[in-house]
Amino acid sequence: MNTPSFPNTPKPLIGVVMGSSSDWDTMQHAVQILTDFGVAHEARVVSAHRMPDDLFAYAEQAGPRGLQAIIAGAGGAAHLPGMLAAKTTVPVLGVPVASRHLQGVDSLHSIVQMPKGVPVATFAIGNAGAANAALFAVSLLALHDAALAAKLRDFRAAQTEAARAMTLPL
Ligand code: RP5
Repeated sequence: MNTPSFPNTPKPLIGVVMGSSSDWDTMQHAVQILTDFGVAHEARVVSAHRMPDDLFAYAEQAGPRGLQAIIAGAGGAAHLPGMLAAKTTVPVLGVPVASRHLQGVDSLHSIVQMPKGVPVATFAIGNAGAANAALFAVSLLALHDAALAAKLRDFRAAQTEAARAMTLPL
């Protein structure tokens, strides 16, 4: 078969991959954060068990293509983040997607329980995990990007103000 290639158009810094289009409802929350922060990114389906050759090619090309991190979401027996991490030293941020039968506890355990030596930074199950994975990626990039760091501080400050403005129905 042909080796899949992943053209840089435009050059993404963060790759967002997921095991199925059915993961999009969750993973769109990562993409939304990256869009809000103006971080160049791409999003695509790379299924570990249905597209293993594509998974290997994506991981092998991630570094040479300039990706700074890969956010990988999957559900069930969620091999995608771990197998990507096995094939690249680009940091992999894993998002457990809620599964139908076990509500994502299976996904969480599959992603978080990496054996020693090949880490996957694992986030919460579902939408919060997807958003936080993207915020974590932003914070990594912000270490070397003062403008992005300022945006991240503004984001945190807005959250603080929103929490201070909260009222209770007393
Ligand atoms: C995993 O299986 C995907 O990440 C998805 O969460 C789950 C179900 O996939 P579909 O059957 O909806 O394609 O590979």
